[in-house]
Amino acid sequence: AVTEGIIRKAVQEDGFYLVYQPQVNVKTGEIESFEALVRLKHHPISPDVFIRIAEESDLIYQIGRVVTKEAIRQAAAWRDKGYPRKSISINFSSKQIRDRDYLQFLVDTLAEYEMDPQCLEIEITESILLEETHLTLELLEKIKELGIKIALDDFGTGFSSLNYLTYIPVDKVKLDKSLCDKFLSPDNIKVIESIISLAHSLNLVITAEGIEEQWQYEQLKLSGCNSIQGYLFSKPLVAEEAEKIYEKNF
Ligand code: G
Ligand code: G
Ligand code: NA
Ligand code: MN
Repeated sequence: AVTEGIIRKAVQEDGFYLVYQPQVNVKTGEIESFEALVRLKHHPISPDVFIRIAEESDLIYQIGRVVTKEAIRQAAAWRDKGYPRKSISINFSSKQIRDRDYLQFLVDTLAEYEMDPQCLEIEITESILLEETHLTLELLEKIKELGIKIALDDFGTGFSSLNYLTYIPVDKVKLDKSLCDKFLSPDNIKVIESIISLAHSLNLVITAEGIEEQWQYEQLKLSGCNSIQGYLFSKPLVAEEAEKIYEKNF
């Protein structure tokens, strides 16, 4: 209840900000996108905690919209500063499926900032298919029709029925940290290799998450993984820090 009050106040009083974690292309070593992750301004409460609480009420819809708008605003601001084009991904809670006008909000916000939808990626998890499957698939199809990319996040943590990959309209699979921790060693690498080759055979791009060690990066490179995200390259950065990376890359 304490936390819910804090979240409600944050929704009313502009109490959130985003941090951005780079995703690095394994072949070129260049940053290709940033994942936006939400933070509370005045409270050190992890999003693991406050997102879960927000999901128990309508607050998740409002947070979802705040995050969507702020990520698009920031991407437009970076474009206007002349920075090289990178995509930005945002996390979409399965509960947001019930935010009936979200799609229109997304369309309006992209128009407001004159943002190319191709620069936006939406991260979903497979739990999005547990309820209202028909409605969900319809929304995802519409999002894709706009030109926005869809990534399946946390792959390897849930049921991860590989069969999902054949009917959810995804462009990218994000291998969860737990899977990378477990299966990147030489003895177990076949598991990751099979997932990568399956993803590629379905024309999906694959990103490995939570990569902290150089040897993991080398292994993923050998296995044909497309991009990595993790502390090895960078922790999530506030916008000003992300801009320093941009300036170094010029
Ligand atoms: O940012 P951090 O690495 O601490 O994230 C912890 C968890 O909170 C992750 O599961 C992440 O996906 C989730 N999370 C972070 N930001 C957002 C957000 O903007 N929306 C949603 N729905 N989840 C988020
Ligand atoms: O659920 P999702 O994949 O969106 O969550 C990403 C979470 O992983 C965020 O909380 C982010 O801060 C965290 N994260 C990103 N890179 C690393 C890493 O290299 N190590 C660890 N332990 N966490 C990471
Ligand atoms: Na994510
Ligand atoms: Mn993940």
